Amino acid sequence: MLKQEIEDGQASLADPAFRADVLNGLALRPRAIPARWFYDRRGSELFEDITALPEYYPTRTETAILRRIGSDLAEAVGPARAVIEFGSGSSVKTPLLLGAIDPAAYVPVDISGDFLRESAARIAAQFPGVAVVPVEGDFTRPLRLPRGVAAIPKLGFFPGSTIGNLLAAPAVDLLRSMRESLGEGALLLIGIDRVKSLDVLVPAYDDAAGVTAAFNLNLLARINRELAGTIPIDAFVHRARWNDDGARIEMHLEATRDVEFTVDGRPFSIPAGETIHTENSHKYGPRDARLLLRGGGWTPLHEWTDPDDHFALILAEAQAERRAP
Ligand code: SAH
Ligand code: AVI
Repeated sequence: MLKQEIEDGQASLADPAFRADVLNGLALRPRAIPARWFYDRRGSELFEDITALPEYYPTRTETAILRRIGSDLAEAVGPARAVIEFGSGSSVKTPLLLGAIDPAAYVPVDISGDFLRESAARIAAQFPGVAVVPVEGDFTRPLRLPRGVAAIPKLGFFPGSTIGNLLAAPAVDLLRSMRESLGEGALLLIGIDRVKSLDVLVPAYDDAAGVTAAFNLNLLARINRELAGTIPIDAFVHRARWNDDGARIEMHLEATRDVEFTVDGRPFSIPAGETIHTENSHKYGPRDARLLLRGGGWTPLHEWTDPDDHFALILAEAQAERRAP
């Protein structure tokens, strides 16, 4: 093993869950790898570049809503909560929330560890009165919150419409497990992207500068690096398409010629024109979003959108435990 690889920890420390998802996903028909594996350091950086693209409306739209609703949030949420942010990434929207509600603690949760710790350090410096405790991990698994926040009322923060990257059943499961881990009396502020014109939706996932293509293709580079893959990356192209039945943008990597390669010693072949499905990004109508939340154990209280109704931020409260039918 090369010295650099040992220092990076990449050849030896491949996540067994990543390995399993890639090997199983490449054997599936249609081939599919879960989108959470986009986010190594490079993937997290590329996602940040996406958020600044003219075509990618979600980030600037949600940020503008957050900026506008600070006093509504302060009133509805109140001070001294522990804010638990799921898929916090660079935490760029977070100061707008923390500045508005005066919380006691901030717990960002993300699978992209280095990125998470750097973002958490920036927030800690900006909000010296707030206890900041980053938790690295997969938010779809049972979440162990820091002991120090156990007795503090929680506000879950799940911006970016990351919920849209899950199919309906796992999305409901995730909302239910958030309800479980945040506890009685918790609130959830969640960003949900709306169904809209394909003239807006498709370019947001297939930008002219090719940044989303680079984000998608980086998954293959990560497989080659961390799982001893031999995938010829130049034989794949980025595809983004609307699946109307599923109400989602799908991202795929399409083979432009017949390819053969190995991953962790296992052989795979993909004929020209076939794809690896790498991401779903579901879009929700207003009623769909509220129904999703109710199904996940949350009752919507307030909803804020932008003037074009492109994106919604919904504040919901944890449903009381039902002990009878
Ligand atoms: N919340 C930010 C970032 C969204 S990008 C925003 O609104 O702009 C999605 C983020 O979720 C990334 O930082 C990614 O690393 C993280 N993520 C994706 N799937 C995850 C999972 N299963 N568990 C934990 N973090 C995840
Ligand atoms: C993080 N997530 C909500 C983004 C989305 O819009 O589905 C990820 C993304 N994929 C391509 N562009 C951005």
